[in-house]
Amino acid sequence: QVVPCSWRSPGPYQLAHDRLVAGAASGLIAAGAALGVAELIAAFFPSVQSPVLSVGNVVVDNVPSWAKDFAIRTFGENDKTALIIGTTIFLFLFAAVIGVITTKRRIAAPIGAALFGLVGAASALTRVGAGPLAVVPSIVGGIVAWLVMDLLLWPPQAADKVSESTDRRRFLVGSSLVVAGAAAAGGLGRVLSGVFKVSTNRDDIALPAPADPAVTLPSGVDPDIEGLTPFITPVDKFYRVDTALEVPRVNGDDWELKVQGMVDEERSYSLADLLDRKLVERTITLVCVSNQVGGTYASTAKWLGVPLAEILDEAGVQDGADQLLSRSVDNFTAGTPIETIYDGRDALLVVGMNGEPLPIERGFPARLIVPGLYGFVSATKWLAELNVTTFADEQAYWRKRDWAEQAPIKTFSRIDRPGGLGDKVEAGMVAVAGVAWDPHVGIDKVELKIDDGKWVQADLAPVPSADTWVQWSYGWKAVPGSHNIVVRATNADGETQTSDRVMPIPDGATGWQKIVVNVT
Ligand SMILES: Nc1nc2c(c(=O)[nH]1)N[C@H]1C(S)=C(S)[C@@H](COP(=O)(O)O)O[C@H]1N2
Ligand SMILES: [Mo]
Repeated sequence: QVVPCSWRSPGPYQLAHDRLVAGAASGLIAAGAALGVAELIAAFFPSVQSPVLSVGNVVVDNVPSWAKDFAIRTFGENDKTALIIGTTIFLFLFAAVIGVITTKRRIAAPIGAALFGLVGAASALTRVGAGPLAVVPSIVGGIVAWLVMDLLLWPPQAADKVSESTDRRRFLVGSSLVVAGAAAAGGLGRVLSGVFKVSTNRDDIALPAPADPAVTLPSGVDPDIEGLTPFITPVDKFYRVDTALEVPRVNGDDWELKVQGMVDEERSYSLADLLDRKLVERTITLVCVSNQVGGTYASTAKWLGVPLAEILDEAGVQDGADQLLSRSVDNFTAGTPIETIYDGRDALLVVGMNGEPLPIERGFPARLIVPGLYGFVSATKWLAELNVTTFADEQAYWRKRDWAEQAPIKTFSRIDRPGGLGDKVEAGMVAVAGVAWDPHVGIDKVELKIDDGKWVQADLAPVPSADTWVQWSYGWKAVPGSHNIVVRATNADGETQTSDRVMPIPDGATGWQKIVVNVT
């Protein structure tokens, strides 16, 4: 008789429904097994990535042009998890389809598995420093996927040969074993990768005191206003934007920074070389070009490092060079105008942040910070090379993806409080407050326009230098009702932030932020 939902009864996949369930389930199980095994193998080789990670990385580096604006924003902060989950779901769907086809055509399993293996292997090979071993996790994963599907689905036995229950038991036992094995392999892989992957020696590093310390913050910085952004951003609150799906873990003992290209003499520096030098500390605000109007992709820290001009001078920059193309260990590049390294601003080769060795997510052991330039043209983390070259000869990572070549930070102001519609504001004196920036130029004035009123000037807290943002505040006598507040800043050159709304791509968003506040 035919029992709905039963496994192959009375003949092989008597019901189309049986075939779908059995095929899809086997495909999913096979994909899980492949990933678990690949993860386990990848754990043994420091430079080898699991297939999902390497495919995800290829996606990051190759998103189509129309998605670029989305991409720089998206790959910015937390959405790496989304990308990895997306890649995994895609893989599982693909495996389910292959499983269903395999119930009819045995050959589908090896073909599908080979495709999986090839895409994974090809992706792994494109990663920096990938040796031939990089293909091993994907290929073994592919073979495992094929064997699991074949084992679970072939031969499709007919009910007159094997009883329904035996057949079903075979499937359930087989698939449970595979699932358990895959989970164990994957879990073990995760644990082992912590053991085998390069460990950083960040914890052993003792930062020297700066020979030239940062200016003490003037009193009046950080006025006592709830909800106002703190002047110095703690490391764990500092915005994070990079293309790295897996944070590069560099060991400072083996690390070497190469200075090369259009120089009189190539140089190389170890971390110890840098820590032995006279270090300067500066408070500088870093901003991401993908920051939107009202956005929070800007933060301020105390950076400890070596003036970049000193390093370039030791190699000797040749005539005609106009670009410093810095490259990270994971092949991100930024193109910084050499002019901005020599015009007297504090362009730094950074080894410390807020009094600690550079945190791993911030580019341990060394990164660049150049006041006044967006991060994508200046702030390379996990630095590996400084290439002296020209803009005509070489294009940096985001330049190749339609972003600008020259990208000074634009004048910008943001309202931190009130927080807009969701915020409960009671009538009376209300502190309106926020931050404004034009790093390296400085902010002279922040103004607010409330409803149809005239522009009124906000109070500015003091700043240690023109390289940081400024905290502003305004005492507003709020009356009940719905109100609009618009903010704009004027920089130290007397230029007022433009009201023209443009998107971040190619060289930074502009426009005034406007919030709506409901006062009760
Ligand atoms: N290696 C590497 N460095 C990088 C990036 C990257 O993707 N990879 N992104 C840059 C960008 S776009 C910005 S805005 C800053 C952000 O630095 P943070 O994450 O410390 O805030 O890092 C820059 N340095
Ligand atoms: Mo950025």
